[in-house]
Amino acid sequence: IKIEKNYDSEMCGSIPLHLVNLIQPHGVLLVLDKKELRILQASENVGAFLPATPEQLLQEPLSRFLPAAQYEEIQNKLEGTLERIPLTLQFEVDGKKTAFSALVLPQEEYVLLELEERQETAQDSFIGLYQNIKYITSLLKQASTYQGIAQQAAEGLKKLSGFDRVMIYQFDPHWNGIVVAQAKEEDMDDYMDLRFPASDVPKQARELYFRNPYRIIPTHNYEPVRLQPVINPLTQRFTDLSESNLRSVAKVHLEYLSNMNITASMSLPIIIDNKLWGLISCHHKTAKYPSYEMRSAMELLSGILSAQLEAKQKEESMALRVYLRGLHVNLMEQLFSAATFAEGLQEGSENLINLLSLGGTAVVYEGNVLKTGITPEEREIKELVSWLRRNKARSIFATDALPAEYPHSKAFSQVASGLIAIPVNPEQGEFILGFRPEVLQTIKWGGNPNNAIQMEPDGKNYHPRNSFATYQETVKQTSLPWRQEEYEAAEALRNAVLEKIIREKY
Ligand code: BLA
Repeated sequence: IKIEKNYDSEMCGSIPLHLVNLIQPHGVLLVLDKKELRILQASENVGAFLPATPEQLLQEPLSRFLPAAQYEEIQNKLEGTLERIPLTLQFEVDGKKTAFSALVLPQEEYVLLELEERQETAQDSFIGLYQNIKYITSLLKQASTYQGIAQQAAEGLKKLSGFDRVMIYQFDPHWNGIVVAQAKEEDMDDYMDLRFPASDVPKQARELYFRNPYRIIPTHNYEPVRLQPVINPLTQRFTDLSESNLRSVAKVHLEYLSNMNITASMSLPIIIDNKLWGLISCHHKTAKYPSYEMRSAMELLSGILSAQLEAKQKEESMALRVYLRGLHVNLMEQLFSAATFAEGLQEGSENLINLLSLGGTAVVYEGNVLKTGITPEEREIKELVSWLRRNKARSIFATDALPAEYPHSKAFSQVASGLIAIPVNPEQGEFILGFRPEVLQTIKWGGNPNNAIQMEPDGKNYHPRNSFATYQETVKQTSLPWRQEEYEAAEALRNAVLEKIIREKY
């Protein structure tokens, strides 16, 4: 997929999200030293939560404001850990008591303490949440397909959290994302099946999901709050807010939310095999601020969803391997009883075309080109082989967009937009080739991806696109993709063929 401008790694991907020195106003951030938990920095909005100014808190030890037991609990839990620690804290300032949901985020050199007002509603009681999680988990387990799991998760999470729209968003190999499941209120726009360009969730934003279980933006319409003092007195640098939930949001993304006509957004990662597979994205028309308990329940469900998707992926992959293995075994019988390996692969009821779901094959060996099925012309195959020899010879090479890599193949892209090349004796130009025909693909984008970023005439300021209306792109000169399991089957086949050739010769 060619997007004219790829801003993922260039512009959007280089916005420093963690050194903004600003937070969202729905909580207080304190930066503490590690030894005595002395307050080094405080967000300027403390007065909205506690009867104190930042100046009155600075340099004070945290112990002054907490019951001794709670202070000790933090001290104990902090020892040797860099894990996030959730607590309920009872602050007392000037005789006034305030209860907070607190999150202790130990960093290398200092500790971040996030305070949010406790807002436990009846629905968010432990038992209520527990029953919901259990119920949704059982639905995920019953779903028989990938798609079914994702859809159950979207619906369950919408019901549980009350967000107006919940989507399961899956990344493609280029980090564009596709909405694969959606549950929404009727008056919300329909994003099902739409694809969004990689720069919408740029690289550094994606990486933060490995450190944070979610990103919550209760409203895009807020006044950011500064830390005071601006510079961390311990490090003489800005405090790294990567792990802070309260961290203020990049302006371009706030505008993005507004252009999508939503006020609140929350997203959670779906991580499979240590890779970011996708996101759960939740939207709300109006401001929305789920309780800490609710967010924790959603966090748990995102982990359960990841595990269920991973299990289904493994199950499907295993079934495909078993199927391919069966074909391989039959093909081996044929291969080793045929006079030559070329005949063994191409003739008979089991053949290479079945094994690798091809349109046609060509075996290029000892100066001959032996074709079956639908293939390019012999001359074209010979030119392709000399290109392979120069560029890709050593190991198995597979592409679902040959014309993009080898422009000469545009002439025969209808029969060979996809190529798998299995080297037999690559120095001599001997290959087994498999061709897959062109499959025209219609991609529906959420807004024109070429307009993903709107640059102002000054060349400095920019904005996200302001329309997410479906934009259709027809992708030509690509084939169905090659699966990892097929690649492995080709590898097994290559070993068998090399063995057969040795037997033929000696
Ligand atoms: C962040 N972009 C995000 C986030 C999401 C998306 C989920 C994480 C924050 C959040 O939960 O809201 C994108 N949300 C989507 C998409 C869907 C959705 C695709 O629901 C589809 C259904 N964004 C741009 C451009 C830039 C950009 C042009 O459109 C860069 C120039 C950047 N997006 C951007 C940045 C962040 C972001 C910098 C991180 C914001 C932050 O955490 O401060």
